[in-house]
Amino acid sequence: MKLSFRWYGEDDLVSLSEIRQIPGVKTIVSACYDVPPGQLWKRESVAEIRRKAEKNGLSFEVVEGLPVHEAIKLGDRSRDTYIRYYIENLRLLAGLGIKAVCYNFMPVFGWLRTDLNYQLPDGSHTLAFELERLHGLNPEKEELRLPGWSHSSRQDERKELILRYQELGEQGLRENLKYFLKAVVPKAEEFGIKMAIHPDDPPIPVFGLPRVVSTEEDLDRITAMAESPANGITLCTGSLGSIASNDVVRIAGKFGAKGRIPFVHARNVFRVNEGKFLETGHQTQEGSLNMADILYVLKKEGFNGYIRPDHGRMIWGESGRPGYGLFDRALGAAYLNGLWEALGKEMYG
Ligand SMILES: [Mn+2]
Repeated sequence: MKLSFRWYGEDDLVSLSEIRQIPGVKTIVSACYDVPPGQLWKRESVAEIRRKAEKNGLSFEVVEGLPVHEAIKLGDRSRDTYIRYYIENLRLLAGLGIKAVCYNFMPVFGWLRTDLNYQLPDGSHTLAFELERLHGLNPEKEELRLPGWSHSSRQDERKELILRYQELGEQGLRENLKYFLKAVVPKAEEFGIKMAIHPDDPPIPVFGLPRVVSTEEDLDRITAMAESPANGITLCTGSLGSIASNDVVRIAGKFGAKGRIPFVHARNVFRVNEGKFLETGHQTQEGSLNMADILYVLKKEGFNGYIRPDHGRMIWGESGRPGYGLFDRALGAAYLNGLWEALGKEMYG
C-alpha cells in the first residue's frame, strides 16, 4: 500500500510542506487542473508538479484525473481525435513517472451533493446528499449551482447535452465506454499505466442521466470490456458505499483478487436512508462501512497499489475546498496507517 494525498496545485490551501508532515504519505495525487477536458497537457506543467513534489520529499505517481471529453462519452464523430489526444496524454504522463490514472465516465458533471456544509452532531461540517432535495429542480437552469457541475457550459448547451445523454441511455453510454477502453487500455498497458475508473458519485440516477459505473455488476462489465491489468477501477469506498446494495468489502475482495484495483479512495459514509447519506470521519464506528474489513480483504488479496484518504470533514475551524481540508484528511491518513500496520503484524482477526 502506497499512501498518497491529493494536491490541487498552487491554488490548494494545503501546501506540499504540510502534506509531507503527514506520517506515511510518500506521494501526491494531482493533475493539470487548468487544462480543459480533451486538450493535450504540457510536458512542462506536469514536470513542474513533479519537481515541486520532489522538492518536498514526495513523488508524483498518480494523476486524478485525466478527464474524458464529452465527445467520447457521447460517441460523437470527433471521438477518435479526442481518444488520440487521451493516448498522447497517457504517453506523456508515463514518461514522467505516472503509474496510475483516475478518470470517470459520468455525463455532464463529476460529482453531486446537495449540501457542502452539513453540520454533524459533533459540530464538524461535511458533505451530504439527499435525493429528495433534487426533486423539482431543473438542472438546465443556470441558477442551480451544483458542486462538481461544469459551470463553463452555457445554459442552452447544457440543456442540449442533457437531452443527448437522456437519448443515448445506459446501453449507449456503456457502448461508448467500451469503445474508449478498447482503444486506450492496450496503450496504457504498453506505457505501464494503470487506468482506474472512478465510480459514479453518488451511484444513484439523477436528472434522468444514464449511470454505468454504479454497481458491482457495472464493474464486472467494465473490467471485462478489456481484459488487462491496465483496465482497473478506483475503489472509492464512499461513492460505492453510499447505497446499501453495494457490498464494498465484497467488491474490494473480488476486484482485488483479480488485480484490478490500482487505486483506493478511502472514506466512510453514513447512510441515513436509501436516498440520503452524510460523509463522516474515516473510522468504522463513524459510518456505515467497515473500514477495517475493507483493508483486511485488500491486504489478503495482495493489494500493492495507491490509497488516499478521500474527503474529510471540516474540523477545528478549518475552511476551504469542500471535502479537501488538511486536518480531517490527515486524521484519515493516520487511521489508514494504523489499520495497515496492524494488518501487517497480523493483529487483525
Ligand atoms: Mn472518490
